[in-house]
Amino acid sequence: MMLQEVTSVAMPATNGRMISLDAFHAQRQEVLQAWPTGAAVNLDDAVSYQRQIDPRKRFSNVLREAAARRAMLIQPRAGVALIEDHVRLLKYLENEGEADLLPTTVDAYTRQNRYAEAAKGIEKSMASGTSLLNGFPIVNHGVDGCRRVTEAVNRPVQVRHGTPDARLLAEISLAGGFTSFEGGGISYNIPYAKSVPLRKSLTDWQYVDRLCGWYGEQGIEVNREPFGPLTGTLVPPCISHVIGILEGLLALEQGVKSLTLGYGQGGCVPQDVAALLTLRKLADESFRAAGFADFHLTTVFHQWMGGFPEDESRAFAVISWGTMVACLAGADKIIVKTPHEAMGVPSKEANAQGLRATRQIINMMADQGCLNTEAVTREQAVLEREVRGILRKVLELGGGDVREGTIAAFEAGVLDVPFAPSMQCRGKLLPMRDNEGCIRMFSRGAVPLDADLVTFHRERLEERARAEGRTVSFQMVTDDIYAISKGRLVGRPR
Ligand code: 8ZB
Repeated sequence: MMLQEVTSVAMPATNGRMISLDAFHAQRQEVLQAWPTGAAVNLDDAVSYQRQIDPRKRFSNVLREAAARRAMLIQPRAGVALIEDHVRLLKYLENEGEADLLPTTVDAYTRQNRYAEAAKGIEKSMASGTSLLNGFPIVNHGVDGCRRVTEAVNRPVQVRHGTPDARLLAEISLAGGFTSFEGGGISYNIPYAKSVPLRKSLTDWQYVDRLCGWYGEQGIEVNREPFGPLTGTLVPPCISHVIGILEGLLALEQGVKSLTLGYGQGGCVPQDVAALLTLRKLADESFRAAGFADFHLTTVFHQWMGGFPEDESRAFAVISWGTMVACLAGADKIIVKTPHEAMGVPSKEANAQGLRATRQIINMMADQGCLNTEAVTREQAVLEREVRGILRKVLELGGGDVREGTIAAFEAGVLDVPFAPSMQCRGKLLPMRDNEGCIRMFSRGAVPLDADLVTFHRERLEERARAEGRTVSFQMVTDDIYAISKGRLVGRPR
């Protein structure tokens, strides 16, 4: 296949779309009324509070400092129902897991704005002595409850969730001393919700970004991290990259300066290394082409987001494998899995074990540099063309407006996320692995790809089919989805 040189995307400047201060403040009054704890959010007080936070506990500072040393930071996921228990959990991960960055994973009720049910979960957890929520209910615990958490630890803390409408959650989180906020209007809708309109989630996330941007104007830098892995299941890197870049542009438009773009491990080593390198390069290029120059961009690699083996030894192998790839790609941060992944929410011990396994690999990989092979170069060239082509089409559909382009692109199937529950998504894109384990598109639906790229994907899949003595079919997709939990990357017939 010929890989043509493609020059960078010519993109119209997208500045000037920042929500006005009047519109922002008018909306705030509504947002804060959604639950009683909203009344305690006072922006002046919140800014003074954020200002006195130790700079070493500010997410963006720690990222910047680590990027300068070319170190990779490790971060777990963790969250339980009650404040004291959550503090104990985070301190354990800081001390026994040596986490560089801490999370507060929010429970599923809060993610769906079901605060009354979260309140019942808190009560029942107090009565039973064990967490009956799958995360920390930030909105219910309110500003003071969050400050007790963020003050108790010595590391920066990020809110990690999965919330299509995160406006109140963001207000309470930032007033509560968190310094980074995960998510975006696409990545926290399409994989998480069935029927939330994209226009609604995108607009609500513009508010979140405006809030972060507003803090920035007061001298308080808030790190933002779009959720890269999406459904975590055979997502072609071009799809997650375009979505991450679009969410990055939307954040920049609202004044965000510290951005971390994510990628979920796909499983094929050269494809994963190429993907992370390409993500950094094309995000930087796209942001500059859109007229933004003042931002700090970092990348995060997610250890395997698909099904895990139940056996803990095998799970450690998956964790270590992902860490090695992240090192070979020079990620700034890695999100760590645990040996309990196949079972559900991990114990604090299992969580710290995942962190220590990860740390051991990082230390052994130190100073070895990035993987630079022919296969990596080939995958980079393919992926760059795919991302630029899709991104160009999305922006074209929106006449340069990122939000409108995104909405139109999902309607037209130009953007499509495999295995997503959302009705906003066509679900016509069918991915599967090629003979070397790379994620390819069997059917691209309406995702725009040049004809030679379509042929490339098809030929790679035909090669696998020949090797397995079967035809390319949906059975391969099913086989691939369960392969890792059964001990293989490619779902071959046994
Ligand atoms: C999309 C993210 C899924 C991952 C983990 C899952 C899975 C979810 C918690 C958690 C520790 C929690 N996860 N909630 N890990 N504590 N409360 O997020 O296991 O790996």
